[in-house]
Amino acid sequence: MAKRRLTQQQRTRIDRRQASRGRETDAQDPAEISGEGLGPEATGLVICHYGQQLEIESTAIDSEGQIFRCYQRTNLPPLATGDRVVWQADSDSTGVIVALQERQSLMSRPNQQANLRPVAANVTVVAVTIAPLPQAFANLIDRYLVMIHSLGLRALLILNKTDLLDAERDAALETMLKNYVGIGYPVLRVSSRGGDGIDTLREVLRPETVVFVGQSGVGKSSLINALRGEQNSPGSADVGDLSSARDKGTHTTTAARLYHMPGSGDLIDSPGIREFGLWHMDADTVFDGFVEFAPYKGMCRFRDCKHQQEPGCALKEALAKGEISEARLNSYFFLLSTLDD
Ligand SMILES: Nc1nc2c(ncn2[C@@H]2O[C@H](COP(=O)(O)OP(=O)(O)O)[C@@H](O)[C@H]2O)c(=O)[nH]1
Ligand SMILES: [Mg+2]
Ligand SMILES: [Zn+2]
Repeated sequence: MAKRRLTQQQRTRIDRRQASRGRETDAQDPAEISGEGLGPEATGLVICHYGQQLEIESTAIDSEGQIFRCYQRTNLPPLATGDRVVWQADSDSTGVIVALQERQSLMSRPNQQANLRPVAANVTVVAVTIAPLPQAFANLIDRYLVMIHSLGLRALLILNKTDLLDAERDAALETMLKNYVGIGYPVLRVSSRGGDGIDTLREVLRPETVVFVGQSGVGKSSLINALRGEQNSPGSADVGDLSSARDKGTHTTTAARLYHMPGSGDLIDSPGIREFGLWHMDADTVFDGFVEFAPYKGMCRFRDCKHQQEPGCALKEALAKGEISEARLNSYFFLLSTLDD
């Protein structure tokens, strides 16, 4: 733990040093900058990452809101959508990122080589999006909730496509949502098609930087468009057809992209984030991610209790008393079984 904190401190210090180095160079020797053909240093926001290039939105006073295609200096770590950076223009529309500013949070996901790649930075809320169709799986929701808790972020459950709700077919879904409300997770019901609940959701998300996660086809991109009041415009998020090939798992992963809501609030759409695994976590972190289990932590008779058939198991007793749900306990066992040893 102490080791991890030190690493974080070191990283912060390095980030600061990189940020201030850009500033010093600019302030002390403008000739050197113009010698390289670069403009003055400016701040910016990473909107999207395309292979080698990043799309940066300037947050500097004299070019605020303008988009620049930038390369990043090779001494910088991999950057993510939502990162705040220092950059310098080298033409009207391109530039170079010279520093990464301190991150408030970072979501990563494993790539093909099982290395963690940063996906979204400075997120405050993760919107776990579900729908009546495609069917919601508690296991997937719980996996997101564990990840969100481990990152110290806030979770919001969004049930989209309320226009498709069918009392009979969706009884299990309603029970599941009640369970999450009981644990303390906020649940909002919306329809990006009909518009129900969209105004409320927009106000809830106003002060936040939100990343939308959830199965392909639940309507994340549609929601982002509805929240921004954008439909089928060049700047709107791509909405897929449920029956198209990309929803059968054959689609190519598209990069995470940040959208502004008019006024305030930033929304990040990321088709890739649904593939999050927890394999890199330890069992303790997974336990902590089941927030309603907290009162029973360390309360079993045996210190190495696996919560199976052991006598004096606090979790099993909580289950018998109805204090925790069987679905969540099973989900916990399932997630444990997916971890690397
Ligand atoms: N009936 C209904 N369909 C929706 C709603 N929101 C999105 N859809 C449809 O669901 C499909 C998938 O939407 P999309 O936004 O691409 O989902 P994503 O993969 O999560 O980004 C599209 O055909 C949308 O038109 C909704 O509120 N109601
Ligand atoms: Mg989408
Ligand atoms: Zn136990």
